[in-house]
Amino acid sequence: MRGPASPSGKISFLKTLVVVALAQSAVAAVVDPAVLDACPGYSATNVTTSRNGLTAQLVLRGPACNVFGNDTERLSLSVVYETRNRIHLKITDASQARYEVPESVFPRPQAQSVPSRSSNIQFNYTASPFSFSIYRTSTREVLFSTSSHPIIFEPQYLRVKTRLPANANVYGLGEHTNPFHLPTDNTTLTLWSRDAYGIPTSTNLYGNHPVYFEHRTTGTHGVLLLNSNGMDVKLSSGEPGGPALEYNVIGGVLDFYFFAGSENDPTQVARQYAEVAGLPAEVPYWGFGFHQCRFGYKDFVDVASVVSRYAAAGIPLETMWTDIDYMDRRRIFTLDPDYFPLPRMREIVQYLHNHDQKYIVMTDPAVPYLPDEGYTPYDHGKELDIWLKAANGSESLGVVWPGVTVFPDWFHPNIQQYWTDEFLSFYSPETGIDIDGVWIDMNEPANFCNLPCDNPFEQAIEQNMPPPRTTLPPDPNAPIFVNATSSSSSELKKREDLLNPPYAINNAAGPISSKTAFTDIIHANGLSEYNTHNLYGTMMSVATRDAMLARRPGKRTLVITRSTFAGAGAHVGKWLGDNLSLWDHYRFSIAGMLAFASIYQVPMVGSDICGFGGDTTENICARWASLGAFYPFMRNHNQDNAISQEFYLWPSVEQAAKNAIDIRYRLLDYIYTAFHQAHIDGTPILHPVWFKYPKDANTFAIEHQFFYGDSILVSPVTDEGATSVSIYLPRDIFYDFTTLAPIQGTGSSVTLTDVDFTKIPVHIKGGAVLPLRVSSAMTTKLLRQTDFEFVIAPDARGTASGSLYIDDGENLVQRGTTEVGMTFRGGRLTVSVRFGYATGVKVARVRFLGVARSPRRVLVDGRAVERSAVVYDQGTKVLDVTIGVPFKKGFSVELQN
Ligand SMILES: *[C@@H]1O[C@H](CO)[C@@H](O)[C@H](O)[C@H]1NC(C)=O
Ligand SMILES: *[C@@H]1O[C@H](CO)[C@@H](O)[C@H](O)[C@H]1NC(C)=O
Ligand SMILES: *[C@@H]1O[C@H](CO)[C@@H](O)[C@H](O)[C@H]1NC(C)=O
Ligand SMILES: *[C@@H]1O[C@H](CO)[C@@H](O)[C@H](O)[C@H]1NC(C)=O
Ligand SMILES: *[C@@H]1O[C@H](CO)[C@@H](O)[C@H](O)[C@H]1NC(C)=O
Ligand SMILES: *[C@@H]1O[C@H](CO)[C@@H](O)[C@H](O)[C@H]1NC(C)=O
Ligand SMILES: CC(=O)N[C@H]1CO[C@H](CO)[C@@H](O)[C@@H]1O
Repeated sequence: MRGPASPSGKISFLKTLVVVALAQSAVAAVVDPAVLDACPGYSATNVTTSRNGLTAQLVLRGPACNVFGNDTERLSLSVVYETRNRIHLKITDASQARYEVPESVFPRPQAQSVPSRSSNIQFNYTASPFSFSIYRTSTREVLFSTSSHPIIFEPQYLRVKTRLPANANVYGLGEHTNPFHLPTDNTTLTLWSRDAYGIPTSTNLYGNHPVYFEHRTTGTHGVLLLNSNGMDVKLSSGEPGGPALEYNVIGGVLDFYFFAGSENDPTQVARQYAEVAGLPAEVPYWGFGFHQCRFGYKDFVDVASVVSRYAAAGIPLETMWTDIDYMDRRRIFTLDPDYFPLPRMREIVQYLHNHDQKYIVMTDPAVPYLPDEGYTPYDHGKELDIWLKAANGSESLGVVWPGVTVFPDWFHPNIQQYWTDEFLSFYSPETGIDIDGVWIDMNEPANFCNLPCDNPFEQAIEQNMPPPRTTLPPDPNAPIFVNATSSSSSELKKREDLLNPPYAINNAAGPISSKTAFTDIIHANGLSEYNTHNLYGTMMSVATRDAMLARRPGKRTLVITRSTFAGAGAHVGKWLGDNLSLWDHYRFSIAGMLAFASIYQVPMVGSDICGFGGDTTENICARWASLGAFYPFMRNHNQDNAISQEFYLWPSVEQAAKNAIDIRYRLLDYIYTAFHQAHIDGTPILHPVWFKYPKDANTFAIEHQFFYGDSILVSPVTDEGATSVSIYLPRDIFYDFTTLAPIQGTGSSVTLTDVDFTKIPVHIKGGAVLPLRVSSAMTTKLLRQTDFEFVIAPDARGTASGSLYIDDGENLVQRGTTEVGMTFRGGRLTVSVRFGYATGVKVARVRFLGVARSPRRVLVDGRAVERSAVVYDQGTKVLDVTIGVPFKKGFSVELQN
């Protein structure tokens, strides 16, 4: 969902003046590094070392430099070896408490410690000027070192600068639109939640994940700075002291977690980060189905017709979505009585549920400010006193879609009651809209009111909020779901300090209160929006998940949010926001998705397929339908003023969608199993190529190929009109997903030609046993009734392994689950089953890939099978064995020559 339509020239002119005026009142963020490096730094005293860590006092070492405020005289340092792979280092003001990310929002791991000598990374320091380093125990290789630059600690400015190796491989520090492999010569990554229409490159976006992984051929490690204040993280190479990564933070404390990672398995660092950020929440099985959405479905007839037309086109549609169009004058928790009347909407939801399909609508945080109008969502919130307040105690007002609005205070003790009550009544299965999941948006929070926003009422009128409808309402009795024919077509007290800190982060919206809630707002628990702004979306996410759990106790829920903070994945999924129908955005979606799934531990992620803003084209939409089938969260969504882009509108797009969804659905249990593993231990469900080939430097900067799960290499075509693509195949055995024929990778680029617009290159990495459904289905419910086949794709040593996890797909707590392990070696496939959930389906056949010649005989559980059950194809080297074994217990299949 984007901001309002381009404002008139008059408004944008006014806005520019205001932004310039406010920006000038802050010191520019560009500071000569020499000035910062001339700061005195600190001396460590009273150092107390224990088996498990160290504490010390840090005392300002010389005359204060007072760059953005007075230097804090005395600091406390604590270092704890929390696990063998994690060091927690914290520097705080020794004389007074400062703001820290609340435990309620980011629960810290349970207090624990290990002897330092057992740790895989070590802390080391120099007393004066104080600096510290973290090095890898086994190799003594330094991973983080502040030795070339003094630490600066001021009330509203903290700086820590670490050396990087030349041409460092750094990933993370989002949300942003830079490449996945971050350019390190001169990049500023700003963390400050922002409604960022068109997701412009190199600007701050919706979410905040102050964590990075750094990879070297000698190992991979990670660093989290647990801080929710606005910050600029700068990567530079051309400065004295060499390449560096520099944190410039406008509040909070220096709360670092260093993760040892591993010398040869990059996924270890992801699991170690998950121990702090939390493990991803499981989502319902149906959440992996295909979702259709847009902004601009004009009425209930429109919504129903899209459902019918997908059915008519034979494209599996799992979930229909509706954007804010359904609301009465854009007011949340309402339905437009003429365009989306309750009885007709209930009919649509009922129809979907009868067809094993789902329904989701958008919920925004901003509630229209409507005192004395009998609008319950406002009155109820007022009664519970949960709105954000201005300094004088009045409700803080903004302008969002419905006009003038208030914003919920997610820190208020009554907030969960409010949100749950509203969900229970509006989304009531008995009397309201019986949604199956939730989409939450605008939760940075977004605000259209231009600073200084002293008259939101006037601005709401000038900006035409809410915009009037442009179509006539449909006949309230219009028939729907008639058979459609396929068309194939610390507290800082001063208001000024909270609004305009001396160090101005590089917020693309200008001053930090611009286009969002005022940063001088004090929440119900006394915390300022200045400190907690970056937590707003993530807190709304948790409240929304809890409200959904109240509606359907015990059921997993799908909540998709726009704004996130570190740890959000433990509660919700995320879409990448308002991109455009451009090839650049198609390509960059891979970087955005990889960052969330493989680094930030928010694996349920995807971008708007075919692009949100701007008109899509047949070619980009066809390619995007294919690529999007490999996003964990697959949704087509676009903007109200753009042309329609449902997959059935063009023949090539329809075919591309069918082909790709066919692969996605057949692989659904494979990715569901990977997701379950992520939920258990943080193993990523997507992998950049270097995660799998950490010693192959050619893979470190690959942006457009990735692994979907452990073993499926996806290599999309990346250019307009192209039917060829140059891909990198590491030195390893691969198998073409379509033909199943082996291809030997040689550690070089390969050009694939004749890649039809409806196809996407997909390869299986040797070493995998894939649990595939034998065929796709129109809904995930039907898919679950389809038999499996195991595809055995051996590595160079002739071995392979895989796993399959099956549960009921819906409940948070499972009565029983079925866990299957598959291993192949020496020509023998051994399948072990821990049976606990009855699937009702069988393993219909096993397919052995790369088989040099037909075996003399094939034994299942030691008994030779009939010749007719075995089919060998010399051309592709695929051997198929029909078996039809139920899942009750293990079995073996042996090839004998
Ligand atoms: C160091 O410890 C001593 C004794 O506990 C105390 O008097 C002194 O203030 C401490 N120094 C600092 C800088 O905290
Ligand atoms: C900052 O330091 C200056 C000079 O040392 C002093 O005059 C001023 O009061 C200090 N300001 C604050 C807010 O402590
Ligand atoms: C620890 O730091 C000290 C002082 O800078 C240095 O002399 C020493 O070599 C370092 N030790 C290791 C193992 O890096
Ligand atoms: C770094 O990038 C900024 C922003 O694009 C630019 O203004 C600056 O000149 C660049 N600095 C160097 C040393 O290239
Ligand atoms: C309270 O402050 C807001 C702006 O922060 C202002 O618009 C409003 O008029 C004030 N209300 C009162 C009662 O002073
Ligand atoms: C649509 O067609 C199917 C089979 O052709 C039929 O069973 C169904 O009742 C029809 N639905 C409507 C709403 O007419
Ligand atoms: C929603 C979406 O696809 N977002 C992507 C759009 O493009 C930018 C780059 O401009 C990516 O970084 C986003 O991930």
